[in-house]
Amino acid sequence: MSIPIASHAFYLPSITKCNDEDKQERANMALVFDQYKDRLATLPKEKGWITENVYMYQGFWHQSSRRISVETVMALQDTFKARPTDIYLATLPKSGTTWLKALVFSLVNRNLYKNNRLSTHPLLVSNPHNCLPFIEIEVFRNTPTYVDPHSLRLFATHIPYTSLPQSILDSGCRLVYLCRNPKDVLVSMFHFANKLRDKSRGLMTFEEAFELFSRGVMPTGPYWDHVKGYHKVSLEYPKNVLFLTYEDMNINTMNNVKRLAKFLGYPFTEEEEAEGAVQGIIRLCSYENLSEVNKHGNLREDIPNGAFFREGKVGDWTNYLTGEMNRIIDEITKEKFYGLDISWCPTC
Ligand code: PAP
Repeated sequence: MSIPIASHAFYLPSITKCNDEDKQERANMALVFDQYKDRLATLPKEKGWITENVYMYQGFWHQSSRRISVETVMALQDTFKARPTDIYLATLPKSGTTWLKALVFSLVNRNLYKNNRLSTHPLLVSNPHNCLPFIEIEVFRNTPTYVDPHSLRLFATHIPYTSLPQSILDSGCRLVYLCRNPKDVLVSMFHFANKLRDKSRGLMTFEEAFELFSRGVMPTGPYWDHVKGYHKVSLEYPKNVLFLTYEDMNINTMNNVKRLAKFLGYPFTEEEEAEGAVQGIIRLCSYENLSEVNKHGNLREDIPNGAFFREGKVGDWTNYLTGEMNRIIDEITKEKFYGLDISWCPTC
């Protein structure tokens, strides 16, 4: 699938790829994995969710030999150059990345798709992951996603705050962090992993997923450390880092979308509000709309578009966690988040 980019290349990433570029990307991946294989061999490892193992690097667990992996983090730390005008979206996997990507992409580009041009909107034909790239994947591209040196660059990442490339930390750019309650992240990750796991490994049981999650073992986990890292910096630099929760986005969608637009430097005008522009973007990025658009096809050869859309609800964990599991997660969260103002909603 591709998105129409021809007439508005200023803001839209050049994400259409031909087979040759795909081949080149694969060759580049092999080079990066080879470059860091000696460092990988020294890292502590644990059982993985999707891949066979995850590796501990700078206090966090990462997959290896994948697009989003420990080798990519190392390569980015060695080479990535941020710009002060960049905007980064950071999340732990399964915290609402796809939704946030869709919202930010459509907020920033809304003037390109006004009125009757809405039918050409990329989000009506393509996965949000195609519209707003992960920096982790940028490492492998021969042609950077944003070719225009003056364009505003939108990137997402799962990298923990303390492992971000130094140039991002130094750049003074803006960053949005989306956090989701740990129990729904666990359930969402459990389903995602079972969809993507190598068939030869068999399916993971929920007990297995719970055991790994509660010990902090999941890609870019521990959950609590990932959240705490970004929460801390959002308090220190509120003008640069906006901390949102999936639950609050669900409950107060309108306010949060307006807040997000303002933070990004694209506030809604009174006229836009009167015309229903906020509601339009909320509808476009809704679970109902995006899951329908992404019913078929693959994001990449091994990942169906549909894998990013399951329930899209708050509190689905109540269908999975036993009373004891619930108690354990609450206890860990209470201890890890002691003294911090991080909360979801009474029933989350
Ligand atoms: P990623 O980090 O691998 O990109 P991410 O998008 O964070 O995944 O997580 C997917 C979750 O977001 C799914 O949650 P669930 O398993 O509990 O259902 C998915 O359904 C949900 N999701 C995807 N799109 C939306 C959306 N537009 N609105 C709300 N939730 C969404």
